[in-house]
Amino acid sequence: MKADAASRALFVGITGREPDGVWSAPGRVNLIGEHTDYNDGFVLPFAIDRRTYAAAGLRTDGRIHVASTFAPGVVEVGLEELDTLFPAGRDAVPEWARYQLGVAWALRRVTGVGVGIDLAIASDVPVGAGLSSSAAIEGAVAVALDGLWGLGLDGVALAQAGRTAENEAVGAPTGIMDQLAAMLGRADAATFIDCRSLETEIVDLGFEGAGLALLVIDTGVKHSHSTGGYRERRDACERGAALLGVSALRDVTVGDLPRAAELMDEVTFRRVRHVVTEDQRVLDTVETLRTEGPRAIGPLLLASHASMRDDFEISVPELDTAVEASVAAGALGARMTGGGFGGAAIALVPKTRIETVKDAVNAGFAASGFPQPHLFTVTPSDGAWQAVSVYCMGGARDPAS
Ligand code: GAF
Repeated sequence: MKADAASRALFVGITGREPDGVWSAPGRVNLIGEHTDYNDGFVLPFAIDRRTYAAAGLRTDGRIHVASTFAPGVVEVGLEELDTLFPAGRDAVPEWARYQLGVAWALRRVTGVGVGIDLAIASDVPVGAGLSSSAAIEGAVAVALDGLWGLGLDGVALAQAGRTAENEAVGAPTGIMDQLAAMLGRADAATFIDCRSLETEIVDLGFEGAGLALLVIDTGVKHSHSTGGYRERRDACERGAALLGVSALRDVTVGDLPRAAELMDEVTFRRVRHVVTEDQRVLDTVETLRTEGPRAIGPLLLASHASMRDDFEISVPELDTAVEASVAAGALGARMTGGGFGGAAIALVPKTRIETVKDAVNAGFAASGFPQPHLFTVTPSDGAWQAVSVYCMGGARDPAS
């Protein structure tokens, strides 16, 4: 069953009635700009054609009931209890429910509005693949609550509520890239985001016209940003910024790196160098897309991967194999995408070479003794929008209208 129908069926199963509507938000691929968002820097993600759906309907008793196809059961709380659960009491909430309840808590905190609601989630965004399945849940719930609570918030405000949920209800110290990408993406384009001002610009990708496809290589290596490496990298960036006397690494340029090398230990310096050079690569990628088109960005993707592998040290052997094998077989560029320590790599591939590249990646994994990766192409797609008609009012409606 497709995820939109699955969310609706789950809703009917737990409530015995039709939802007031079904809302959705996509996963994302980050084309370039990794670990720059929480350094106030630049990112260039795009929303993908894999989405999470939230079937939702109002209740009259001031309670919120959430369910998900990810786990059995329904979690039920009173809206006023949310403030006791988040952030301090989140351990009392099953992890899968923290995303949904966390967004309700964040929106209620900001707007003061809150009405009882039933929410049922289903998704076709692969979990743990570095494609931001969590921001897709947060985005779908945010647009559902915005609609049913009549909040009238814009995409940036809804993304900020998603990030609050991720940081404080789930406990992952992430930046805002994934939530903004899920909210503001456009078909055939990437969203260029200045993570300090939160200004965004749509940048045409033109993959189709250039005869290119974007291949995702999901290594199957699971990661979590709530623990360990992600937080350590964030701490190193903050340490580096403090030693350089700036509020965030966004304020450091490539020309400042020799001075940085003198001020800090070697590991902290390499973390700083990744972020500073990655910010520049994002700017260069935007410029290259505009002036030369997508076929010319391959070297920037490869340089980004090398920087994450060598300086930021967030790659794993499976991701390196994915990048090396795909480029050797004809990809124009490739890199790991997302927070790292597992998840997926992306490869920009001429359509005529897709099967050759897939075969080469599979062969590379087999030769290294890794389990076979999951390979699929994605299309740059629209961000969160009301996906399916309001069922109880009957009839299909153009989702984009
Ligand atoms: C994860 C985080 F959620 C993002 O905020 C970002 O930091 C990314 O890792 C790394 O670029 O997806």
